[in-house]
Amino acid sequence: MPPEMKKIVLFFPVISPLHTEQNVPLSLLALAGPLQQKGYTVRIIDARVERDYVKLLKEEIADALCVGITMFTGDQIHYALEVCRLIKAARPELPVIAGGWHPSIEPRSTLEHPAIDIVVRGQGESSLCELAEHLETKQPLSDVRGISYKENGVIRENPDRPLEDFNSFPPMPYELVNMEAYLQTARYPREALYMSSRGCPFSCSFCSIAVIYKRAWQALNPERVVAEVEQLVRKFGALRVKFFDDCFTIDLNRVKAICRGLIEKNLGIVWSCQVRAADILRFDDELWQLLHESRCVHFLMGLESGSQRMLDKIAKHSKASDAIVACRLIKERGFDFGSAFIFGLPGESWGDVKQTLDFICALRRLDPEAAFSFFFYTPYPGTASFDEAVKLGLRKPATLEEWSRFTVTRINIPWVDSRRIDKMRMILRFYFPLAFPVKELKAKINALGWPFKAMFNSLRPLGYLRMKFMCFCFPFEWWIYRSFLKIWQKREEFFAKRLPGEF
Ligand code: B12
Repeated sequence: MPPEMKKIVLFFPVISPLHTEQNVPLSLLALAGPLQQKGYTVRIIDARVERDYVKLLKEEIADALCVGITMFTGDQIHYALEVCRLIKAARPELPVIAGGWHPSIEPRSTLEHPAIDIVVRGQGESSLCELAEHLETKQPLSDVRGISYKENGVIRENPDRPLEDFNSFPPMPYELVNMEAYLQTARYPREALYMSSRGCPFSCSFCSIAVIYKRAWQALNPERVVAEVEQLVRKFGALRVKFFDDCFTIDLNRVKAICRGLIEKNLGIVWSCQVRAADILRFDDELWQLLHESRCVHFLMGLESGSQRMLDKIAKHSKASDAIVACRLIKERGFDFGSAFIFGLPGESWGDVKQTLDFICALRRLDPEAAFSFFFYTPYPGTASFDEAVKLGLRKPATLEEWSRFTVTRINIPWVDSRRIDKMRMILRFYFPLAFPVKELKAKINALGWPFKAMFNSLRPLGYLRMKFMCFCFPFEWWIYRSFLKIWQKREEFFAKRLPGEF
C-alpha cells in the first residue's frame, strides 16, 4: 500500500456562526490517537479556527483514504453538508464517514443523504480504526461492528460495538490541532476544555447522553487525568482547565485523587467542573479542602427548572430545594457557580415558568455575579422528551437537511404559544438583567454614556418589582427600551449576553 493512502482527514464543521468561543475538538483528537497507533497519518481540519478550510480540505483529500466528519444535531449539519458536497465534487469515490451524536442517533436518515457513505455509531475509536483497515485493504464492511453503510444503494446496519474502557485508548495528540487558537478564544484567558469521564448513569428525558452511553459511566484513572492536565499546562500554556464531564463528581474518591495530584504538581492553574447539585451535598470537609487547595474555582450545574413538578417529569432525580442548598454551600465555601435552565419543555405550565423565575432570582440573590444560561428547549432525537414533543405536534424531520434546522437558534416547541415565547424572551432578556445586572452589564451601560445609564437606573427599581411580584402586564419599560435601542441602533441581544448561551 503506498504511504499516501494511509492518510485520514478528520473534519470539524462550524457549530454555529453565533459561537465566538471555540473549544478543542475532543471527538476528533480521541479518534486520531488510535488511528496514529495503527500507522495512519491523520490531518484534523477545524472549520471554526481554520480561515481557509476549503482550500486546505481540497489539498488534504487529494491523497486521502477517507474523510471523517463529526456532527451534532442542528446548525452543524448544515455546515457539514456544505463540506460533504465539496468533497464529492472533488473526489466522488472518496468514502465520506459521518460520526458523532447526530449520525449515531439517526444513522438511516444520515445515510440517505447522497454525500454520506458510512456512519460510525457511538464510541468511534475502534470502529474507525477497523473501518479504515477495511477500506485500505478493500474488504467488505459487513463485519465491522458499530457502523452503518450503503451497499449498492441499500442501507446496511451492522451490530453495535460494545463500549470499551477509554483508559485503554492513547492520549489525545493535541499537537495535531492549533491549540493556541482554542486557548485564545476561550471565555477565560487560556482556558482549555478537558473530559476525564464519559457517559452518565442518569437518564434525564431531554438529554442525549443515555441514548449512546446506555447509562454507563466510564472514567480515566486519576493519574492519567493529572498527567494530561499537566501536559495542557506545560506544553500549551493553559491557565485554566474546564472539566466538561457529564458527571465529574460521581466518584468522590476519584475527584479527591485528582485534586491531590493537581496539588502535588503545583501547576499554578485554576479549574472548574460540571456537577450535579445533589453531588455537592455529598461533599465532605476533606473534599472541600482539597478542591480549595487544588484551586477549583467554579461549579457549573444544569439545574434546568425551579419547578419540582417539572424536575420529576424530566426524570432529573433531583430536588429544587437541594439545588438552593448546594448553591448556598458553594458560596459559603468560597467558590462560584453558574447554571443552565431550560424553558418550554413539554408539559410546562405558566406556573412552572414562574416558579423557575422565582428560583433563578433566589439564586441571583445568593450570588449577584452567578452566570446563568437560558435555553428554549430543543427536542433532540432519541430522547423521551422528543417522543413527547412529537405527540404534542412536533413534526419529526425526515432528512438530514431538515435536521440541520433543528437547533437552539430556532424555536422547535410548537406546543408553546408564540405570545408566551415572546413574553419569556422579554423577561429573560430584559427584565431579569434589568433587575439583577451583573458587573459586566453595568460596565457596558456605563460605557454607553449618561443618557443610557440614567434610563437604565430609573427603570431598574421597576424591573426589580416586576420580577419580585411576577407582574409583566403593560410592559412599558420594555417598549421604551426597544424604542431606545432603535434610536441607538443597538441590537436587542445587548441584554442577552447569556441567551442563547452554552452548556
Ligand atoms: C463540549 C461540548 C460542547 C462544546 C463544543 C464541542 C466541541 N468543541 O467539541 C460547546 C460548549 C460549544 C457545545 C455546544 C452545544 N452543545 Co454540546 N456538548 C459537549 C459535550 C459536553 C462534550 C463533547 C465532547 O467533546 N465529548 C468528548 C468526545 C471524545 O466524545 P464525542 O464527542 O462523543 O465523540 C466520540 C463519538 O461521538 C464518536 N465521534 C464523534 N465524532 C465523530 C466523527 C467521526 C468521523 C467518527 C468516526 C466518530 C465520531 O467518536 C468519539 C470518540 O469516541 C457533549 C456531551 C458529551 N458527553 O459528549 C455535549 C453535546 C454534544 N452537546 C449537545 C448540545 C445539545 C449542545 C448545544 C446545542 C447546547 C445548547 N443548548 O446550546 C450547543 C450547540 C450550539 C449550537 N448552536 O448548535 C448535545 C448533542 C445532542 C445531539 N443530538 O446532537 C450533547 C450530547 C449534550 C447532551 N446532554 O445532550 N457543546
